[in-house]
Amino acid sequence: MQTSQPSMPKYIKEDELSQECKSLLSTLSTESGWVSSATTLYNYQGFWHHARQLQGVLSCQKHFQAQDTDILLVTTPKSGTTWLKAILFSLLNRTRFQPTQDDHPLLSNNPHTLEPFLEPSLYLKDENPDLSSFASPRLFSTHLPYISLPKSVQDSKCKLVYLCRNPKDIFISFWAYTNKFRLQDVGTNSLEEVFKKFCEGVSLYGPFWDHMLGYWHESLKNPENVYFLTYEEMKEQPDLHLRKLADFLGCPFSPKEVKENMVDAILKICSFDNMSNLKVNKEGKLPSGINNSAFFRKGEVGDWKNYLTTEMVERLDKICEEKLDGSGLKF
Ligand code: PAP
Repeated sequence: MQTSQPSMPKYIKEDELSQECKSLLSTLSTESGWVSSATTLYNYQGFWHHARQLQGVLSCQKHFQAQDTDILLVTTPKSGTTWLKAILFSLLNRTRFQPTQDDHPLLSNNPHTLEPFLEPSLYLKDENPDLSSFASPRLFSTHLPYISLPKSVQDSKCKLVYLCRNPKDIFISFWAYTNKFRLQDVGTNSLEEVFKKFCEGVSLYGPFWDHMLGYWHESLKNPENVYFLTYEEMKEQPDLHLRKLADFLGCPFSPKEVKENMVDAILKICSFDNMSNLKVNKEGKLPSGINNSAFFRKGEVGDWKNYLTTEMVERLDKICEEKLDGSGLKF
């Protein structure tokens, strides 16, 4: 018996699709989904999407009007989006909300609420959402590949912060995450089965290599507007990268702020230990129904070592070598 899908995130459910989206779907190549074989992934502009999420992509491409002052956090899923959302929010609002203050918004709100996604949230809920309440500089996030960004983003001077991560850790983080949303009748995703798809480029917003290369090349061409960062770099030198981000976004730390340990205070409030232990992140839910706790697992570099076989590691390393060859990008 097919169970209903009560715990599935809304973006995975295939209901309430517009006629435009339905017509498009019928023309796209498909693969069975990650979360369950009962869901389907569709290839649009070279990248894989769930049907409903694709509707958000279409609406966003059609209606989102970028402003030159906008800041967009772009990530490959499971690369540390939640962390960077918290960091960018604290950084840009540090005068309004001191990171040490007891009622800082991050202490009672999940970062995904403070800095909403475009296509899997704002433009999924509403075809053309009213964004007038967002104060300038507006801060949004997206998983869209460069080729699929709304034209207004590509034509504007808005700043893109791009975050990705070692694909082996992306894969494990993704696998663990999607297992939370499996239909009750099919158990957990087989690691081997999902790994095979990941290596073939079939994963949400995959192929991961094309996603990364799109922004990597853009960051080399246009460093004033695209900042390319990895989870590993941020973990290793958070202080350095937070300062660089502040410079890139045109809000460098003043000598007074440096003296008063503003950089450390931001890193502390956004740390995995602090955020994962907050009541809101342990018990709260997003409007989509996803538990906030789903975004906090281990927060470590190299957890893949606990899951992948030597053969899997060799296969993924080889794929990275081949696909990223000559680009200058390495993991
Ligand atoms: P999303 O793409 O669905 O928004 P995203 O936030 O990018 O997810 O990725 C979640 C990963 O970031 C998890 O990694 P893990 O599965 O390897 O543990 C999560 O633990 C990690 N993460 C979340 N918050 C932080 C943080 N404050 N510091 C470091 N890592 C974090």
